[in-house]
Amino acid sequence: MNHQLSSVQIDSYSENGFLVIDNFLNPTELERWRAVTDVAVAQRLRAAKGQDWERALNNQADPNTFEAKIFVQCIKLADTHQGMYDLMHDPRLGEVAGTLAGVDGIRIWHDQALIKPPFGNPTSWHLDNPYWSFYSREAISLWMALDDATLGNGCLWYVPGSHQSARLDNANIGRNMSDLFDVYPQWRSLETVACPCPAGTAVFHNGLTAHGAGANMTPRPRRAMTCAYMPDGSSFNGQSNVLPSSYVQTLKIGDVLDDPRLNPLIWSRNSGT
Ligand SMILES: O=C(O)CCC(=O)C(=O)O
Ligand SMILES: [Fe+2]
Repeated sequence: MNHQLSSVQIDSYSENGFLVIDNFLNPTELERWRAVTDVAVAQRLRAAKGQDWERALNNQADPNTFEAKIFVQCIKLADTHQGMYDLMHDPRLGEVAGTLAGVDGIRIWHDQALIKPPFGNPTSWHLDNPYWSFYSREAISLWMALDDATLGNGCLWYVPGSHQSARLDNANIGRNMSDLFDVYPQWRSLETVACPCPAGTAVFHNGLTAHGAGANMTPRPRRAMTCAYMPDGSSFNGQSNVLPSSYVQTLKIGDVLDDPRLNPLIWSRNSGT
């Protein structure tokens, strides 16, 4: 794993709000990530049958909607697959995320497989952090390409620097690519950047960086395994998102989210773990 960062990479992330790291996984690691993700997703989709909440999470309730054809979305696979748990708890991932974000500790918010199906719809422009149960200008996500991501199959696109002026206002990942630019008209004049990348590339982005992905015009799926990270010390903002309702009932706005099972600390600057 190519997890050593240069100061040029750290500065680039801080300025642009995203960073592409080539050859992040070596070929053996990439094979492992692919195999684990494929099995964990297959198990989840079978398990989802008959469970309404999970079907909703996976957008499978009505597989014919526009939204269902943006991507197959499987959240928190580390909860149901040991191999995924092991991949996601790798402190080196936390170290990269924490170093780029410039924070002292990194907790997992949630992992998520995002598989854009053959001929899948585009992912419209959006921000990530406003969806979550904590607000942080330092939240960061990893998007690991498990297939070559191309302009033709739905690679990521960013508005560089948008994390610096983003507020918590957001647009839904829906039909209109441009809704986010109605919320942030000042971004309409900025140049966007596409991030086509070979499989095994890691793309990190700030939770407030505007991003989206194109349609998948190919007959093959575009697989990505992602993980959203929460800076240690972040607090509850009143939104449930992926937190279990039994836990939400115990929380007040402002409580620190530090449950080691739900939001494990995978790296801290002082201990190095
Ligand atoms: O994979 C995609 O199409 C979108 C990815 C995304 O929005 C994310 O990782 O936050
Ligand atoms: Fe996103």
